[in-house]
Amino acid sequence: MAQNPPLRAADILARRLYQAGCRHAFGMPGGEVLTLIDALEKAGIGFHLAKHENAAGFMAEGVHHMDGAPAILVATVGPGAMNGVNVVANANQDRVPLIVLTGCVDDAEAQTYTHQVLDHRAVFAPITKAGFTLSAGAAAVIADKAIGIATEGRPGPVHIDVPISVADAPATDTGTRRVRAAPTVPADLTQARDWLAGATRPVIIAGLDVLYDDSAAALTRFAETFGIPVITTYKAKGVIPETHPLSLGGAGLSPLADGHLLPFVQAADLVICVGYDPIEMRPGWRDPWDAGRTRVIDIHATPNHHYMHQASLSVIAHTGATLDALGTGVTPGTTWPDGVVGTLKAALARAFPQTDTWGPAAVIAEARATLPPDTIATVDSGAHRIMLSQMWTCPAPRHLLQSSGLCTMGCAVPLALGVKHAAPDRPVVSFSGDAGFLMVAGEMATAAELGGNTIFVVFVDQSLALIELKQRQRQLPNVGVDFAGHDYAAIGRAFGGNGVTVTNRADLRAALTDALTATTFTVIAALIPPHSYDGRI
Ligand SMILES: Cc1ncc(C[n+]2csc(CCOP(=O)(O)OP(=O)(O)O)c2C)c(N)n1
Repeated sequence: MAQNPPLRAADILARRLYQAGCRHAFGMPGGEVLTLIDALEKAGIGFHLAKHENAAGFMAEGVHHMDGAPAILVATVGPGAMNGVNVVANANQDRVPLIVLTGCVDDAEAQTYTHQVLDHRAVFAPITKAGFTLSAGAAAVIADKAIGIATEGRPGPVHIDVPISVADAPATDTGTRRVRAAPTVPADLTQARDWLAGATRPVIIAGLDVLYDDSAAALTRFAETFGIPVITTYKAKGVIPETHPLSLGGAGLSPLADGHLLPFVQAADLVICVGYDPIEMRPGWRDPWDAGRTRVIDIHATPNHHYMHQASLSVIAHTGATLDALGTGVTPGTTWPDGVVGTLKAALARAFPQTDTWGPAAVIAEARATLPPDTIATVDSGAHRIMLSQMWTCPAPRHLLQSSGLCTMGCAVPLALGVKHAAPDRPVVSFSGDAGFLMVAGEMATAAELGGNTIFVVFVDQSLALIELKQRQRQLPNVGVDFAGHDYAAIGRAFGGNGVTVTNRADLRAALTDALTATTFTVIAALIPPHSYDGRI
């Protein structure tokens, strides 16, 4: 009778990741991770080759937003691992459960061999929640710890360095499995209920814990019951449908939007922060209310060590379960008299008009109107992102993905590729500035190889618009912010996709409509004038 080959430590790790729901890993191999990749594939986790480890990490994140499982990045020793630093820092600041698997030389060998050898664990330590070096005797425990730490509390990256000989070492699955704790609700909410009952100008600020707690429905129910308007961070856009009369949209980066939203928050008598992580917010959101007058209830996943604000009452618990419990037995009163919320919503809409003939706002408005409501959009860093995050309405959570903690360029294209790979039937569009697109243009090769009709919109203004604007505002000379015009549509065609250049709304609409039914990806280069964002974000 044929014997099954003995399990390797890499197999145990891969099997545990499979059991955690992982089906896809992205990266670039080197000799040091070949066993690992083999183990992942044998366990049922497909390995996908990206053209840069940083992009690979964002592709993995894109998959995670669709299937909920931890994301997996695989990088080889030295340069491979170092190429992943940005996306790992992003996962840390953007709270993404990313398992970072790097290959390394064996400890004994590293004592007398130096080529490409550096201390991966030390590099990743400040930008991960935890780090491990795989050992054959504890492979299952290390895998389980990594998955638990990455996904529980506020999610984040966990690094596992895998020495070459350990990956191949015979190992047994020790079978440990921990039980996830049930959602917690604080025993005594008397004080919070009193404040809720007495509030006439309450406001909710919702953040990303709501996504991970799956509390969007509970939040919307609570807001409707008590007539409480909801501001979200960019990451939490859609936790209440953004067309809802109580939704005030996303906040965080736009001084123009803040000019409307912050005075409203300052006028509130009760602020309920629901899963709100201020890492996404600009300085205006540091102590935005009068701490002596405004009552603030924080319901969140982790204790407040950020000191962006302090709450009157801090509750570390499940957001949805706590909102359900908070509302129990409280009689809803009248809130925000005189139609203040509707007036604010209208003012925000006027600040970001949809009716421009052409320019970035017209591109965003036309794309939103043309693409189906269930489209998943991704957006890069830059001036275009600030405008788009204010204008792009999300009907549900995780419909606009971006880097809003680290705010890194080069994320939108690979995020979209990951989303499309995990959800091939969903319309997927990425928006990038021309500089951000150039950082990852090589991933058009991956777009062709993975297949699918992802749409890549590029705002072409030959400038780092956000930085150029700041440079001008400081009356500094124009240095290092403008660059040449390039044929971005041709880049799409060069890699086997479609490529279209547009300069008006009608052509953009036609290009988007064609792209939705195309058999390959499409790059749409939208040429916009310089200085398009002046006074607009
Ligand atoms: C990796 C990285 N490098 C630099 C920055 C700083 N930065 C923020 S926005 C921006 C300009 C982006 O230009 P572009 O992609 O053309 O978008 P635009 O601002 O023109 O919309 C830069 C350089 C960053 N956020 N990330």
